[in-house]
Formats: sequence, C-alpha cells, structure tokens
Amino acid sequence: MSTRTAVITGASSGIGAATARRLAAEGYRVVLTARRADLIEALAKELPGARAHALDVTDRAAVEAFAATLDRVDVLINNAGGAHGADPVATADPADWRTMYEVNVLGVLHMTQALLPALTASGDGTVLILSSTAALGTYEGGSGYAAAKHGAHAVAETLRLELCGQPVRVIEIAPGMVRTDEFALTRFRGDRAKADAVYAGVAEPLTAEDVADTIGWAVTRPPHVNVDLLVVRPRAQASNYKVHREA
Ligand code: 8X3
Repeated sequence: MSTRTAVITGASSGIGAATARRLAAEGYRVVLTARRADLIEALAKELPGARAHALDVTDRAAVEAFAATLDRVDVLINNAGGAHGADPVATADPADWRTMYEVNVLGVLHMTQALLPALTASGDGTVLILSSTAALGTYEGGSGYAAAKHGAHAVAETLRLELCGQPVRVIEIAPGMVRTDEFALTRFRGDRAKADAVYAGVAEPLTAEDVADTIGWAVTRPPHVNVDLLVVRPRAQASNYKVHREA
C-alpha cells in the first residue's frame, strides 16, 4: 500500500507550511502547493517524500491539471486564503472583495471538486477547510473578509451534508488571532505599523504551529470521528472584539 497522501494549499508560509511539517511528521506524504514555487520547493526538500507543485487555486484549469498528476489523495487541506483590506463597507474596494472571494471560496471549490473523486476512492478521505472566526461573526472593517470566510463556512456545512454516507469527512477549523509573518501584512498592503498594531500588547497570539497542531489532531482522529467545526483562539482573545492587551 502506498503512503497516505495529504495535499496542502498555501503551503509556502504560515499555517500551510506549519501544517505540511506537522502532517509529514505524522507520516503523511505531503504535496505542497502554493503560487511561490521557490518556497514550497525549499520546504519539500526538508520533508521526506514530499513534493511541491506551483499552483494558484483560483486557476481552475491549473487545479485540474494538478489533480491529474496525483495517484492517491487521502487528505485535502484547503488552507490558501487571506484578507485584503480592512475598509468599511461604505468605502471598500470591490477588487479586494473579488480577490478574497476568489481565493477563500472559489479556491476551495476548485480544489475540492478536482480532488473529491480521489478522496472518495481512498475509502477514508478528509476535506479540511481552514476558515476563521470571521466565518462565524464579523467586526468593523472585516466585512469583505468575513463575507468570504462565511462563504467558506457555507461550503463546509453544505459539503458535509452532501457527502453524508460517503467515506469522506469534512472538517472546518476556525482560528481567531494567529500571528504569522504575512496575514496582517497582506491585509494592510505591506504597512508594517498597521500589521503590528493588530497584535500590540497581546501576550501570546496563536502561532502557525498552534493551528497546525489542531489540524494534525483533527486529521488523525479515527475515520468515524468527524470534527465538524473547531474554533481556536488565544487565551487573550475571548471574541472577535474582546482582546486583552497589556499596556
Ligand atoms: C483571522 C481572524 O480576526 O483577523 O482569520 O478576522 S481575524
């Protein structure tokens, strides 16, 4: 029998890269995908049996071509995503909203559709969708990201209903505040001061490794155990609004 295979999107950095490391440590053959080939190729060299495939999840034809290269898929980690802008509804840029919908929702759709036959054929498949606490609630300036992540949440809930009775489970992990190298920097278009302010005074935001640990736990439960939805936040964050900051 060949080794169980996990495909990870957005594996070039942050939660995706940490998840690749974690699942490789759990014995999975990991297939790393992201737009930035150099980063996933470097990471693949560190992980036994890993391979890298440059991929933009919003490019449906590229996703289908990628799927055709896989002989086995047991786990799909839909991690690619992100926030662009933090503007109020009144002034938000529709281009940001389109970008966020494309990657956070349609990217998940493309990957899931393309890999579902192989996941089903595995006899014990897992589709994991990395959403966000913004998938379940919103906050000022969060509308475009929240709309996209609410969309990802709807995909997870609907897919779980539609696959009931088939050997594929659907897991949604919804992290709150996670400090990664790129999330806030991307959201604020490279403005380091604004990105740092997100985490100012917060003793211990979650790390990419904390979330990868949660993903690794959920994915390695016995096949009949479906972790439907798991919300994970730092202790200092009690809700999207309530964050303890030390002076
Ligand atoms: C990240 C959580 O609070 O930035 O998905 O929306 S938040």
